[in-house]
Amino acid sequence: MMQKTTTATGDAAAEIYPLPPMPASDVTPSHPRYLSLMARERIVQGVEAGIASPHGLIAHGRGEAFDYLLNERTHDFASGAVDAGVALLLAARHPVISVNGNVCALAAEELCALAAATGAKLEVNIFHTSAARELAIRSYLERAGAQEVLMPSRTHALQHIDHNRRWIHPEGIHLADVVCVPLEDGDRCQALIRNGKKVVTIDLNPMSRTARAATVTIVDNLTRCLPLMVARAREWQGREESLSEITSGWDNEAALSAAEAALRRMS
Ligand code: PTJ
Repeated sequence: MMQKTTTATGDAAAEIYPLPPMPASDVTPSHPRYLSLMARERIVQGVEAGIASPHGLIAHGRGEAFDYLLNERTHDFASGAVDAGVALLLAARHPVISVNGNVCALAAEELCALAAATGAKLEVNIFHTSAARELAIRSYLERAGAQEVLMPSRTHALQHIDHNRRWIHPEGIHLADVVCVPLEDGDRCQALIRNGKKVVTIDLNPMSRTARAATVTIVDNLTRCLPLMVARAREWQGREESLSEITSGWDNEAALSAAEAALRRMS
């Protein structure tokens, strides 16, 4: 059983368990499926820590199945999407990265690094309603290095959607022209697009409604493509003007077709 700590926010509801840097599993790095098993461990610990929803375990399993079929590697269609997504974020006037429970449990440090490298704001936005979990996610992001974490407001709602994910921050998703929404549900992705925003998503299922609705879909495991996005963003910082060719030439449908073909080939 992990020890409880009180977070910097001092909020009782934000009391969370410390996540150790390395999951407390006895799986050794020599195990052929080490990385996949470590990611699974992080999600389990995220649920125990009140960051990820129990439903997140099921969503993660679905992702694992697609990743297995894709041979657990970053394909060319994903590398191209990483470039297009980073170019969109860097060229944005007001970029925001939306964070849910699974994403926070799997990759909090990389999310903070991507926000810093692209100038994007981090905003908590979850599907399964829980004020305590929203606070736990904020606390964990802060401890992972976030300068600022925006929370859903009760004053500003995204149009064309009616569940918890409609609540947005007035200086975050409400103002955003580009929103990065990893592991998203289809309804909100479609709503963001209908609200005039460009969406960069990360989703291992190229056939999901989110994958099909987004402006740029990175069909890759979050844990593999986030470090690539951070590296690209650092490399391209200050070169925003020259990035428009990458974004205007991006064909999301072609990338999704390539991903689906790779799945069917199982390679
Ligand atoms: O914290 P909450 O309440 O916002 O809940 C978050 C989850 C992820 C549980 C919620 O958004 C959800 O139910 O998502 P879905 O609709 O199951 O969609 C998740 C999508 O992400 C599916 O298409 C999965 O294949 C995909 N996915 C799961 N794990 C990964 C992934 N894609 C990339 N990397 C992963 N590690």
